Order: sequence, then C-alpha cells, then structure tokens
Amino acid sequence: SPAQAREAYDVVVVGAGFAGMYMLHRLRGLGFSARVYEQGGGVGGTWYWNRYPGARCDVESMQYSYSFSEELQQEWDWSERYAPQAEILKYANHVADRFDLRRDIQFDTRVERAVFDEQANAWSVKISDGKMVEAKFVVLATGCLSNARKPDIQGLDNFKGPVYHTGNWPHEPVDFAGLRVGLIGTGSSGIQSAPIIAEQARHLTVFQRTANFSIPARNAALTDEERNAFRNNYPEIRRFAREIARNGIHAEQPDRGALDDSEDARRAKYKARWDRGGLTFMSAYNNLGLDLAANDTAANYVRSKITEIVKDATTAKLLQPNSHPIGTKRICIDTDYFATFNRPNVSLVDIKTNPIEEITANAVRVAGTDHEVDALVLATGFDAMTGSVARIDIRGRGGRTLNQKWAEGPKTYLGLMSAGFPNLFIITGPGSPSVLSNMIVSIEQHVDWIADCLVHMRQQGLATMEAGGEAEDKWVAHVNEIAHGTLYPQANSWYMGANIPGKPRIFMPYIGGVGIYRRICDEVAAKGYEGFVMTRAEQPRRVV
Ligand code: NA7
Repeated sequence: SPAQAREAYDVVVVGAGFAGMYMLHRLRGLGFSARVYEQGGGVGGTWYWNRYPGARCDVESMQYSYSFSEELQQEWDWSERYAPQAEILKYANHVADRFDLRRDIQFDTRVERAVFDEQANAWSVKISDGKMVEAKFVVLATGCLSNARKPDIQGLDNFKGPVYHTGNWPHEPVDFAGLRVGLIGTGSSGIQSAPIIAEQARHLTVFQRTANFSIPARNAALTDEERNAFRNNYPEIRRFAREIARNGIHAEQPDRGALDDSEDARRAKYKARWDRGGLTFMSAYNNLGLDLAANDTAANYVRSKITEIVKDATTAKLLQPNSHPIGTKRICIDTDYFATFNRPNVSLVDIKTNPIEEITANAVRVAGTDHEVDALVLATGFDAMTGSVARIDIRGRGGRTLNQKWAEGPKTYLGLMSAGFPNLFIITGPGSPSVLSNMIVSIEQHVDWIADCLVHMRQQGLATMEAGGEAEDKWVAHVNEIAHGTLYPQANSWYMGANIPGKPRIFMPYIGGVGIYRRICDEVAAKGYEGFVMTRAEQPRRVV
C-alpha cells in the first residue's frame, strides 16, 4: 500500500518552542520515535518571532526556565531579573544543542493537515513540503500567543512606509532613527516597545484604544548572590511553583483580603510591591481577582501613580485605565512606559472615543486629523490560545474537523484532548491553566503527563485514547463556572476571545490554579485515566 512507503513515527510534534523541545526530549528518553515540525527557521517559538524592541518575559528569568535538568538550571547564567528576548532565544538554542534536539526537528515546515485514519488508528499528516507522514500520536505544541493578528483597519494596505507587527518582527535590526513612528496597540507588546522606539524615533505617536494597567519591572542585572539564592533552593522553589502558587511562580502568598487592611496599611503594601516591581503586585491580597471593591483599591493605586508620573494632566487622564478591573486583562510589566509620555517627541492619541477612520499613504486619520507617520508598528496582539491550532486542518473521527467542533468555542477535557480526536494531545491548550501561569511550569507538567500516558498505553497494548464526551462536557462547564466566580469575564480580553471579531466569547484558560489542576490531572491518571476512552487495536470502540 502507499502507506508503507511513507515515513512513520510514533509521535509527530507540531512546534519547537519550549513545549515541543521538552516533549521531544522526553519522547526520546522513553524510546518513542518522534519528529518535530517547526514553521520558524529555529527553535524558541514565541521568542523566535517576538523580536520587537524591549521584548522581555514578564516572569523572572530564574523561574521562567526549565526545571527538568538539574545541570541545566545550575549551569545557565541569566544576566537580568527579566531576560530580554535575545537571551531567552539563546537559552532555547542552548537547550536544543545541549540535548541534541535538532536532528529530529524539521525547520521552515508547517503542518498543514492531520487526518485520523480510523482503520489504521493513526494520523496521516501533511506537511508544507508536500510530504505525507504517519504517526500514532500527534502533539500540538503550537503555543498560545503565536498567531499574530493584523487588525482590520481601513486603508492599512495603502500605507507607503514599512509596517511591522510586534509578533512577527524582522530578524534584521529595524532602525527608527529620524522617523515618525505610529504605534497601534497598548497591550504588553506596545507598552514594552514604546519607550525604546521613543528613544530612537524622531517622533512616536501612540494610538490607544484601551488604556492598560502596568507595573514597573524594576529590571536589573542579577547578582551572583541572587542567582545562588535560587540555585541553592531550587528544589523547594520549583515544588512551590508547581504545587502551591496559583500561577506557577514562587512568591510570597497573600493571607488576607484588601478590605481587611486599613487604607494606610493598604497603600503601604501597594507601595512596597510597586517599588519592588513585577507581577507580585497582584498578589498583594488574595481577593483582587474576586471582589470588585477590593480590586478598586489596587486599580486606584495604579491610577494615582500614573497621575504622579505623567506631567500633562490630559495625557495622564487618558492613560488611566477605566474599562476593566485591574488584572482582568493581562497585567503589563514595563520599564518607563508612563514616563515616556513626558518626552517632547511622544504623543498619545485616543482611538477609543474616535476610532481610526483610515490609514492613508502617510498618515493615521483620527477624528478628521491626519497624524503623519513614516513607519507603523502594530502591537495588536494574537488570535490567542486557539489561533494556531485553527490554522491546521485537523480531522478526527468521521472526518469532522476540529474547527467545526470548536466553532462555538474550544472544548477539551483538561485542556489536553478533545473528544472525537483520538491520540491528539494539546500542550497548554484551552481548558488548562496555560496563559494564566508561568508557561514553563505548565508546559513541563503537560509534557510529563502526556509522556506517562504514552508509556501506559504502550504497556497496556492500547491503540487509542481520547477524551470521553461526558467528561469533556463536565470539564468545560467546570472551567466556565470557576471563571465566572471571578472578575475576569468582566474584561473584553483575549482570554475571552474578545479581541478577534466573530470569535466566540468563552473564557479559555482554567483559572483554578496550577497546583489544583496538577492534582486533578494526577488523580485522573491514577484512576486509570478516568474520563478518557481507551481502545485496544482488536476491540471495537466502547461508546460513552
Ligand atoms: P494584546 O495584549 O492583545 O494587546 C493588543 C493591543 O492592540 C490592545 O491594546 C488592543 O486594544 C489593541 N488593538 C487590537 N486591535 C486593534 C485595532 N483594530 N485597533 C486599535 N487597537 C487595536 O497583545 P500583546 O502582543 O500586547 O500581548 C499579548 C500577550 O503577550 C501579553 O498579554 C503577554 O502575556 C505576552 P484593546 O485592548 O483590544 O482595546
């Protein structure tokens, strides 16, 4: 048969970011044959594409790093509290070399289609060089923020100057010297890049639709002492991040609500966290994500800091977020973002009251005024969590596509599998903590769980595994129920799919915390993969 001539693997992995690389490493160690396809020209996933000026991780480097190898975590030297993109990419390349991963990764290659063959119990995978390969299992390690979204703004294609997207930045350096630059978007990418572009450009005009909350990073070089404090305590730090911290980051945990403190005590606490910088601002109290009155105290503190920093009162007012509770859109971590608006060469244009009418050959037109620019930077975000999966034509049982199944929102069991799509795993998929956590903690947990599961299937002689429909429905309902017990659904965020016109509004990540989630996954496995349906090759499928 023609199938005999095809390349065949136990596992095809889609993507060579942090998830795909670790998956490959585990599979090899267990004796599975695996092939990774990566659309980029190198490893690193999101850190390969997001090369915009100022790009950094907002989780501290000593924690945004793999824990699976003791030698790796002891030997790698992070230079700063928050590593810049180039250093994270260097780390990804170091890992690829150190564990000799490249020989099983095919770069510059997209997976275009994956069709489940119900007779063979295997996936038939079409890759962009035209080849078909066969795999018993497919693992989607496609990332959550990897499908850069170009906005539908009238006239964008008529613009004569260069147009850059932060999520798909050129590899060669971009020089803004002497140019008037227009920046559209004030999420994390816009907020990180604005201060650097402002230093280079003749003029920077920031077009703001939604003002965002941002906390200073207080980035600095790491001292040996700081590095050693982590290295000497890694077992405990990593355990805490995995099992205790809701977001997979080792930090002091709040023991009280914001309204339990007096106003003075509260301000002192917010000040201490503002001065220290970073994401832990949001864990000053344990109810900031739950109680609007508590949330307001933190939001008001940040608004007061914006007033303090920004000299022009009108600009300060515009920069104050007022459309969502703090933290319900991903909080930003910045270096001098608000102070950038004190520069004489920076201006802010409100495009909430008056949306961009049109982009012309050399200007952005708002409320009848042409703001002339020589270059445009789109920091307009991603089709998050499902966008990259949706670009692959995935067909499960009965030829049904995953896009058809997910038309009203992604449905998974534990974020790991979707009913009707046997032997197809997703790493950090919708329905798992994913983007609400330190991604590397969540990636390692998923990869280890999938690896254990494949070993179990091999030992038991199982041919297929898939999410049971009932378990999936219950999980989807549970994920929604806990999200709706929080303030998060009050924001039009990419967590909700709200940044993509027409995308169903479903709160996608699991918000219960990485520790609880891990326990649930472990219990499911311990109970013989409860809720999943397994078949042997010779058995007809049990109908659930
Ligand atoms: P985000 O957080 O999705 O931010 C995108 C920004 O672009 C946000 O301010 C949007 O305004 C704005 N936007 C999007 N489309 C438009 C159009 N059509 N017109 C004007 N403004 C627009 O993406 P980032 O890349 O900054 O960050 C993504 C994540 O990466 C971040 O959370 C970190 O986890 C890392 P809106 O808020 O929708 O009104």
